[in-house]
Amino acid sequence: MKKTLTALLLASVAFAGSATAAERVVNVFNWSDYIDPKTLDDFTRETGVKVVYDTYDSNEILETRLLAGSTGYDVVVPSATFLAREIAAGVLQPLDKARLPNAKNLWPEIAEKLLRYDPGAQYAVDYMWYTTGVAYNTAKIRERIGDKPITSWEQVLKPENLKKFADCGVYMLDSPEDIFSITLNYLKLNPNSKSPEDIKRAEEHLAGLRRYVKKFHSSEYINALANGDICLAIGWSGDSFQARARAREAENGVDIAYVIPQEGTLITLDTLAIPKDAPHKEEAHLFIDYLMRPEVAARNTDSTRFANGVGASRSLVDPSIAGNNGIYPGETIMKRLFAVTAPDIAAQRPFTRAWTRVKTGR
Ligand code: N2P
Repeated sequence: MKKTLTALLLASVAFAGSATAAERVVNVFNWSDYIDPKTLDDFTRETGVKVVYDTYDSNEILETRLLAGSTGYDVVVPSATFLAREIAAGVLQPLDKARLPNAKNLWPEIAEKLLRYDPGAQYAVDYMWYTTGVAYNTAKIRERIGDKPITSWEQVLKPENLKKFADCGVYMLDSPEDIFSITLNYLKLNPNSKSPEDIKRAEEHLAGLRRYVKKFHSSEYINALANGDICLAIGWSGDSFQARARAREAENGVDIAYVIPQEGTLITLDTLAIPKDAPHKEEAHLFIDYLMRPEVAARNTDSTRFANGVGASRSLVDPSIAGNNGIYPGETIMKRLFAVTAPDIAAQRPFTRAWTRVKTGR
């Protein structure tokens, strides 16, 4: 009897021990190449909260998981484009502002842009923001079009122009909200249009480009550009500059440029949010608050080359990044940027089908 009791006691101590350890966890689902890895270790060292970290590279992947429920994730990073419909679907929970004292560091202009998607700023705060533009291998592009640098979508989105780069490898984001909106804008249609006729025109235009695109992918282009495997990508600003940095680090002679074309382009805000059924709410708030510390945000920007949403961090960012117009565009460029909103979830299907046809021809 005594023996059993001791065993029971020991077992319950062991159980309590592991339960306590399990409580101090935050499950984070973030975009790939979107944080300085040191941030996670530093957070754990300071708070005792272990970070279980998982990555994705498309809003569609994240949203499918959120809609299915019970993701187990505590912090997710949806683009604002998708935020309104995810809030409407009830898959996110309001943030507890009292637990986010560092929200005072947020950048007012960026926070204001977010209100369009999250009225009242209840569900999300900005993590990073960026443009969709053209990343290219300067030498390989020069070989094909001479010294004239790429400045316009015309040089990339016109079939006979894109054709010139097909032999050295072209990637495009596998992101319909990006590629449709820039194509609509190029066709002088409303980039946020949901009209079936406009989408059809964009789809037809893209069908004429498909044969010159080696791959539609939203994360592999960083290394593909850096290694010299491809010469051009329609991609995101920070990723493009990461490609440039990786090539420089490898000293492989590859030089990558990133341009925001003169016709303007898409600006997107990525946000930090907490799923409705997050198992570790308190730790989720701790983690989000940590990311809003100016020095932490600055380091994440230095590492990822994406502009962050913490205005108070800007003076701490590496001056070559804070002063880079491709990362922190000045006012003139800002005026040419447009933002879009994904359709309601119920109206999504024709867009998904159109995108599948763009990619596969079927
Ligand atoms: C990070 C990509 C983040 C921008 N690699 C797209 N949301």
